Amino acid sequence: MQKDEKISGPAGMGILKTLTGKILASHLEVGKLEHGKKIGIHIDQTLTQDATGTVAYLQSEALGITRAQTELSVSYIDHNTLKMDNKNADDHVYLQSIAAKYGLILSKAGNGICHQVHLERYAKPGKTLLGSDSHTPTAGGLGAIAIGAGGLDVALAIGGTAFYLKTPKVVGVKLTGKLKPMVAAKDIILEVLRRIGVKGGVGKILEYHGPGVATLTVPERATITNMGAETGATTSVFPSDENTRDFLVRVGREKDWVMVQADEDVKYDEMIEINLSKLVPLIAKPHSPGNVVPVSEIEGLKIDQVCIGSCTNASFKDLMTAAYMLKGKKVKSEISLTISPGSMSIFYELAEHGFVADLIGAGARMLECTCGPCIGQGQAPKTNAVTVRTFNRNFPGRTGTATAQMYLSSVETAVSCALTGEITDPRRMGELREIPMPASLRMKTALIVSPPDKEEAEKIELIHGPNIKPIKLKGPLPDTLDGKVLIKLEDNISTDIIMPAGIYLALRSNVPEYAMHVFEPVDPNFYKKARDNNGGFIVAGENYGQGSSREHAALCPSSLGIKAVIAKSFARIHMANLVNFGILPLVFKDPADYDKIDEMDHLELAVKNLGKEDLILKNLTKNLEINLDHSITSSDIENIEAGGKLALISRQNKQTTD
Ligand code: MIC
Ligand code: SF4
Repeated sequence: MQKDEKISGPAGMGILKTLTGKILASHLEVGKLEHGKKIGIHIDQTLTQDATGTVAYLQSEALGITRAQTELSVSYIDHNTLKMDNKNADDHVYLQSIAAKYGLILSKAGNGICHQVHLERYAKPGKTLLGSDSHTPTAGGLGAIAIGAGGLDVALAIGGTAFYLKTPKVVGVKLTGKLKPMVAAKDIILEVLRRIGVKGGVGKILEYHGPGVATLTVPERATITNMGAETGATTSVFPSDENTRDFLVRVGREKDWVMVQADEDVKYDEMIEINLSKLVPLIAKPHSPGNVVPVSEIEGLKIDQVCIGSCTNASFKDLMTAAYMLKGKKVKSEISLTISPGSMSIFYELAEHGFVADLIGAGARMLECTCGPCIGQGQAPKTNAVTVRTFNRNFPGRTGTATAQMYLSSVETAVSCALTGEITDPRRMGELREIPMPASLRMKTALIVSPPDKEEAEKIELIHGPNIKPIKLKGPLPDTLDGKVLIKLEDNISTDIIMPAGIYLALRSNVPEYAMHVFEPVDPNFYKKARDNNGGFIVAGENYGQGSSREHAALCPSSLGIKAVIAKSFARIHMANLVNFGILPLVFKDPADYDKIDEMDHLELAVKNLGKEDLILKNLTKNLEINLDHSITSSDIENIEAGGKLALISRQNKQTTD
């Protein structure tokens, strides 16, 4: 696409006037852009990170993919960087060998958090990006349609297959006014979450527009699209405008700029309007990103720890804000303050401009440019600690300390809390003067490895360390599912509950071992129950599987023989992952029937004519029947009947070579 060329679809049809519709239309390979209908879109770029990447690439090996077919694919190492034994180091070596063989760019440990680095170096307005991480929508901050997915779907996209999704509704989020001092972009997304909650975005794309957009820089927009993931939205997107061009100039990529905008007479499926001038500092209380209140409401609560960083709030502006606020001051002696820069280039500029001195001079501990504390890799706080973090998720146990109380805030609020030792409205700290941005953010390349040419790549041997176990294929779906209810859960169960990260993150390449910890935070006996009963059913409330894209939350239960999850509703990525690993995602026709099932009830469900006959669940223990439904498509049914997508494609591939 040429610079200055506007992306436009055939005019006149609702969705095609949205910028979302324009980008989807220009990438459409299968289907029609009608709300709820399944479409297949071409993927220009992919990203993986190490914690989901090893399994994604093990699956691509099983699928026989040998070379990336995309415009650009990057493998990031940013989650599992603590090396307490050989496991993570072996994963990194495997990922490096895969990158070289497949023709992927490798971003080594320490280079930065995948979403921040991708925003700086590779994301382009008007392009599609698929990432094996739920915060991939970060790149929507510069006008890309960037979607998080399970590793298998990303592996397929690397191999050139379209990505399938149901055409989402497009919600227009109109921004007017301008943020007041000490109110930040983070407060905008916290306001969105306050209004629509953690499942308000399911089946939707949040498209930002209105005069307030021009008051926000790309990194600020990226904070908003990043944490839009917490609403359950498919993605969030901002137009590409002069601010986008300005950002791309600063990172040395002006050539990548194109204007991407909605038509002026666009009409959205739904509307949200936020007057930025009226926003106040907000904070999400434990244990949900949707539990948002004004900071002023909980002022004075004593805190123990502050962590600044993550893919939501570790931009140059974020950390300069911290430096400006901390310069010449001292963090309260009882508080631990850590700072993880989003990328090595940001860290470099902070150091060059003397800001690191301001940060460490005030008592901050500088950490690596990785996810770190955000995914429980270090900085687990003390028992019952109150921790204020600039991150995006505060699900129970995510800090690594089961009893910790995690609050999510802007950098401005977090620094204020670090200075006072209690929850503090940042507006009390005086006005922050305008923060000048450096003319350029120099892109340092020391930790980036480019792949060799194709001929060299063919000679490369993949290196599988002893902890890297191949993915086992599941057998076809039987005619009748029969088993016990192994666990009954409430609403909003996150993947952090299903498959805890923290100390177990190093087991990501070893499904049999990792599977021993399924549901451990809520039922340490789950693994034993699953083994003793030869698998069974999971019953849950609304929004089951919210949060991460980690396909282990489907893969590990599938390896334990879980046959179906019966819930009131599902989160998008997790539902796709269940289908991919041959677990039936079913919903109650009448949500009140949730009360008719108890743990260890014996259930039976005929699934021979899936999609053709009504689904009637027999509760043999209670001697009653329950009507179920599903919202899976005919190709999903084909996947499930085969024992999952990987099983289906692998068998199809085998048949063609036989
Ligand atoms: C997260 O923030 O929960 C993660 C860790 O980045 C996950 C991916 C994973 O579990 O590896 C995500 O957001 O998808
Ligand atoms: Fe990493 Fe946290 Fe962002 Fe997930 S949310 S990608 S763990 S920084």
